[in-house]
Amino acid sequence: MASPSVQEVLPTSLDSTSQPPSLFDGTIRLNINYQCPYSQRVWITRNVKDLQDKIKFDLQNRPDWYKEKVNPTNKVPSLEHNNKVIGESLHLVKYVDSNFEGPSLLPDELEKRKIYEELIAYSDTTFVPEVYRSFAKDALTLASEI
Ligand SMILES: N[C@@H](CCC(=O)N[C@@H](CS)C(=O)NCC(=O)O)C(=O)O
Repeated sequence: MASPSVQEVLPTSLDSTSQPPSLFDGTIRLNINYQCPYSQRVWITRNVKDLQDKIKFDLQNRPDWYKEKVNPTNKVPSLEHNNKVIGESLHLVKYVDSNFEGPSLLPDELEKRKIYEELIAYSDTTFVPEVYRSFAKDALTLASEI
């Protein structure tokens, strides 16, 4: 498993003025935004599986060509692999886990797998949206809700 102390030199982020890389040139490209929690799920999966050299990520401030040429939903994360662009973070976590070498993140046992699915579903539909909603409120409103 990847050591938690591994330091990674992050590539310079692309921005709206950057030229598009050549799509499907054999590079496995994970397009993320460092601040995006959905992206971070897949980024962490990639890191735990020690795929830093195999899966490159290089997108932050989305240029127009991202929607036109890479991902029509214009969302991150997306993964360019085997001449396809794949989206949706939870699907990508499973995809990266099962299509690449490295330690598996997901449990094999059926019961544990069920708990994993429940936790992930809770995080996706309740926890993360609630955290985002709380960012939009001021401290007094939040305190009055406790
Ligand atoms: N359900 C998607 C959500 C991805 C998502 O909403 N990403 C945001 C950034 S955190 C995004 O790209 N938003 C741009 C947009 O909606 O146009 C997933 O889990 O991958």
